[in-house]
Amino acid sequence: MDRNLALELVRVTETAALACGRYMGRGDKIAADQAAVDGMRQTFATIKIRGEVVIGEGELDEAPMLYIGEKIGMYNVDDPEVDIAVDPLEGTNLIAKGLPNAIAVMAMGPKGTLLHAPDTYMKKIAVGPKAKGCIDIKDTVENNLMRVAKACKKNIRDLTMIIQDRERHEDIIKEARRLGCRIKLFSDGDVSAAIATCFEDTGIDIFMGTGGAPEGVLAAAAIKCLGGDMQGMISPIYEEGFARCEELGWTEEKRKTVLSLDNLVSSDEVFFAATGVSDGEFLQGVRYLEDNRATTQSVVMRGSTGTIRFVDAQHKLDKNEILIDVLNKHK
Ligand code: VTB
Repeated sequence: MDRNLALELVRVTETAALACGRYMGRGDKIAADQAAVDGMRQTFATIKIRGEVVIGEGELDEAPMLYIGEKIGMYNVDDPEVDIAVDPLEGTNLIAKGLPNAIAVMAMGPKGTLLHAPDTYMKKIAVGPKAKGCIDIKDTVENNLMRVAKACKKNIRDLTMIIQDRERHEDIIKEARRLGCRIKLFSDGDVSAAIATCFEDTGIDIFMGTGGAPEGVLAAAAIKCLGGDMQGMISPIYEEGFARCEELGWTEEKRKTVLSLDNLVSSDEVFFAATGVSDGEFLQGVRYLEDNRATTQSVVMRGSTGTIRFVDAQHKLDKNEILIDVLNKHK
């Protein structure tokens, strides 16, 4: 795949972030999400790919844009055929309340290489490059923490675990606390939390917990590019999730399978892009400036070469056609 696509893709997440950033703290998560979807969808139409959304806003009857199965991109005959995973606004609650860590995010891989995760929950564990090979989702919290601590040349009490603040994680949190592990609880947005393990500056060593399955594939794409490690297991919580799994062939037997990083994202030729909407663990959020300008910070990665680029951009909101259109619709 053309390496320049990485830089093209960052435009997709930048546009989504610029479109929805205006909704920060305004209490309307649906409008914020719609703005991000509009921005992302319009930019995709300018990218030289033959893409199919495998992780998106839902089924066709739930989402008019970026629905699962939607064909996106310029669709010229010689454009590469690719799977696309998107979450135009990961953390709609976060942006509605003006909280940190909301991002616009997407991943892309050759056709058939991104897991078509059902829209339910996934049990997940993730670590950065130093602890690659040390995680086992079926093992105890204690054994995982011991191995990760050893790999990071630390004691367990010097490790930091990031975990979503949910009742379902009570046992993991209790056990981590008993062992003296430091814990960072977050309210929403587990894509950025899982990826944070791969950036040493964040001080986060391990991510554990159950969150969205589609979000698991997005995080896996970045973690693969960054050389970290992750495992997942499809784990519905509510009745509708179990029914959905049966419908899609994720039988009880199949759900016992541990999904490795390679099962989640099977090709090294994967691309990942994210732009901060609110300030976060590793990305600054959108700033709107005088003179119709705005700034964004993004990260874009390519698995096959392991190149990670942080892109600081300044945009002229009244000069870019897509932005003019999207921002006009969402005031
Ligand atoms: C998860 C997580 C997401 O929402 O899907 C979570 O992966 C939903 O969990 O990052 P609950 O049903 O317990 O709220 C996010 O946090 C945000 O979309």
